[in-house]
Amino acid sequence: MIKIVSYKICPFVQRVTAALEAKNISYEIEYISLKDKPKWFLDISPNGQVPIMVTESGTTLFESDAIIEYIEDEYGGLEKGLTNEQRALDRAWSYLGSKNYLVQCGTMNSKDKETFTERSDKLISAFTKMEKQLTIDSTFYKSNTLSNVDIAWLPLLHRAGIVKKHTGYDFLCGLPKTQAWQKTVLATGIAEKTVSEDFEQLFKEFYLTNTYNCLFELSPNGKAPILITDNKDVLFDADAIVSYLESLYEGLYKPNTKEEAALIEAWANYGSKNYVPQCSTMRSESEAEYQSNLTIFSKSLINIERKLGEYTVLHN
Ligand SMILES: N[C@@H](CCC(=O)N[C@@H](CS)C(=O)NCC(=O)O)C(=O)O
Repeated sequence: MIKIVSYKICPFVQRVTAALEAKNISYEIEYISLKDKPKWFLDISPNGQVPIMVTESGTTLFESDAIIEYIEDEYGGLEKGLTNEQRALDRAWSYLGSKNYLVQCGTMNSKDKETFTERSDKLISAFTKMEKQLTIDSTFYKSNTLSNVDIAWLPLLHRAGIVKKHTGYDFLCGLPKTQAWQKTVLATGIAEKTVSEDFEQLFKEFYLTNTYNCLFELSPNGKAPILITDNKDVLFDADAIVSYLESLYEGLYKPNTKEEAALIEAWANYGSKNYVPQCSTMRSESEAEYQSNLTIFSKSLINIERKLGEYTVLHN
């Protein structure tokens, strides 16, 4: 079986595992620490870098571009019947993606605003070039079939999604075709299969902790969520943001009396007050802590269940 040597948050490895996953090729994976590279790894990796692929016949390959070409040569391309020109173009657009892996890593690792802006401008300029390249008629890069270009950009799109989820900052802001493309690429489920189970946690710790975070720059209380209005006003505090959204959009249930309005607000606030107890329950480090957090949190569930009129005695 193919063996991949990996570092858990390396985008170059992710491109290779994405190519294997997209073609349903089995492989085993061994993770190493780059701070303390094992001797066996240094013995087989000419550049001292991951990814390394050991092929089924035992040959050790390195450099992700070469590995990607090998997968295509050995197992066939994702698309059939491409002309040589198209293949060359696809390689060039793939290269534009992989050339930006380290730019994205560097952006997320920036320690101050100046560095962040300089690096993110570079990354956003690559996404902007891609925006011009994409058409609304195709779901993936150039058609409704996954291609090498989708695979090469998958690490960038996946990581941009995680950054957005945890900080609210969107590298793809103002690029609707790229945002739609990100959605379809991620909806294939390939991204999750290409990384370890603890990837998101490690990624967060490595990139989104102790680094410059434009969210904190914008948010007066240093917390998510913030909402930037069309007039560029920065709103913060979830309750205030929700009130603002309610004032903008029709369609929510309108209370008939002031009392009903007060009750609805009280039950909504009761829900949001329990976000932290729910988080604490899930983060409990011992059985005793879990039971005590659960007692607090489950009270709120019992109360809302009662309110919904569906309360049944679960425990006799
Ligand atoms: N050009 C290489 C770049 C791979 C690369 O930069 N890998 C990083 C991890 S993401 C690495 O192994 N760094 C360790 C080092 O350079 O010592 C490729 O495409 O395979």
